[in-house]
Amino acid sequence: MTNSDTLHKQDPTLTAAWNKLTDHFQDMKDVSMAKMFAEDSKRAKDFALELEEVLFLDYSKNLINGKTMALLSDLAEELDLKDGIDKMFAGKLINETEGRAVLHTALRAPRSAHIEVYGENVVPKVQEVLARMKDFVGLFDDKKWKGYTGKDITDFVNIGIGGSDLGPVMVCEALTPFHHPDRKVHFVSNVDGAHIEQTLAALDPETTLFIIASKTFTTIETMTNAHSAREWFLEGASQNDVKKHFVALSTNIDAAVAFGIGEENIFEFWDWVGGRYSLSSAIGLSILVAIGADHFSGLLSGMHWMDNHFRSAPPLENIPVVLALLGIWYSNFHGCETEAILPYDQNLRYLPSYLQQASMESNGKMVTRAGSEVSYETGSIIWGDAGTNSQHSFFQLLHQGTRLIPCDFLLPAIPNHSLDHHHTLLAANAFAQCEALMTGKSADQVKLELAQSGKTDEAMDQLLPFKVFDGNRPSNMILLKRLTPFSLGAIIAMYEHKIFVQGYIWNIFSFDQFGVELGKALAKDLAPELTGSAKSEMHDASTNQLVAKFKSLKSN
Ligand code: G6Q
Repeated sequence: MTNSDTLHKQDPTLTAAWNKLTDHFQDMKDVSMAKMFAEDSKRAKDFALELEEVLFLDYSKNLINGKTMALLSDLAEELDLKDGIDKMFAGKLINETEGRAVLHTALRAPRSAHIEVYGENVVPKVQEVLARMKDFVGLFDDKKWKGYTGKDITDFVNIGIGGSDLGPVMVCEALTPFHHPDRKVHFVSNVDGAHIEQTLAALDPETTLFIIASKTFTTIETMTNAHSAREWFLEGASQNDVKKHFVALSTNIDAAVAFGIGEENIFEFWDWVGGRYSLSSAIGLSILVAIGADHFSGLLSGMHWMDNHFRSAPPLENIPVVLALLGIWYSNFHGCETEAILPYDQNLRYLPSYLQQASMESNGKMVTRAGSEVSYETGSIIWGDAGTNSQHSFFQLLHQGTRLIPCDFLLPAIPNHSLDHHHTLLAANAFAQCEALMTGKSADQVKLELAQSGKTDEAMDQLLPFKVFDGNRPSNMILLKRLTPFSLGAIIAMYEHKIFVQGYIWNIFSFDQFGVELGKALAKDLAPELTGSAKSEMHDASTNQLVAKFKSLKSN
């Protein structure tokens, strides 16, 4: 591997652009967005991007001006972001710590594409697995796949966790209106026995098929749930019937075969697909089952469409790049610690948790690509929930708390339901919240309102500080024409690429996750101690005490 195959290892804080941004921040830290709007009639237009009536981004309600965006774009150019993007799409081994390429984009590339990893064009094998997945689902469309007693399969249970769960869960929920009417998809992820027990309680083994989704086929939670599912199934069926009720999505074919799954029922993917970037691989089988082949193709097309945009658009016309640069502006210059994701669409309610993993597992790193500790903040804390429910829970802190929290609002213009008056209210709330975050409420406005409500001067003075909203709080509005498989695919790829750009600029490796290993290893040691078969006292005093207390509570 030569240096030209890897990502540059440049400290962003040593660039001229970063220094200029540091100075520029002094001019910008107290600016008023409302004033900037009043002074510039073109502001809303200048800070908006539209992609073919599918997706419209309004980022004008941010603490930025033209110079901010120009300097942020200079930062991307000085660090040669284009080179990083090209290397990712070209299949270079940019996941250096694991010696792997990062090629989720190849999973949705057209049949005609040619993308090499280790000297081999991977597109034909991607297409082959995709065709097998579609054929598999076709068997249910045509009612040709029967359970061990000859009945049709009606329920599919995806057993997986993390990247083998969160993406499919989010997409299946988001695309509920597109679901096949005869198929119900369930998800079991947690090793907490309640998850599988409660899921299976409502199911019939004769009509249930399990999809064991695990890249490694060794993850303890997934394997424990898979074994419990098989035991439940074998209460009435025989070992030979397992093949009709269990399929696997994995890179570890041998382990899936050893579990009893027929080789023809294993859908493969590859080490260059990261878990949290795998929903467009075989890991998306549960999605395909839920929405059918045509809609699954729509999802992949939307992702590919966004991949092309990301690959070709100049920085300030490039939606993922703009979102990433805004995040860096808030994180590294304004000192913001978190970002809120606020979908105004009930079916998108799992988007925040999906993005939480995608972003925090990717960019929660404190070591640079050169192996030294970073001297600046990296990955933001991602959180959020669907509107309007969230307005009645945490929005208070967004409006009047002490912290500055940049927000992404997402809203489809056309709903996937027939209650248009509900949708009008939903949209009005989304726009109103963005507006309120920016404009706030001045002391004069509050005084006027209090006077009109007949308050005395004394009561007004007392209430005034509590009722003033400073405003000037930033947000992006991502407006979709409609939430469809295609536009959802575009949104997912948009955020995937935002995460890539941020990790690239922060000079960290976004595609490994060593931080999750330690706890996993400790849990392996601890499990036998909890059942009494191994001696505790091996840990710190607090852990030893908790193990002892847990055992005594359980035995009493
Ligand atoms: C994602 C992570 C992680 C992974 C799960 C499940 O990027 O690597 O969330 O997806 O730990 O792993 P398996 O698919 O191997 O079971």
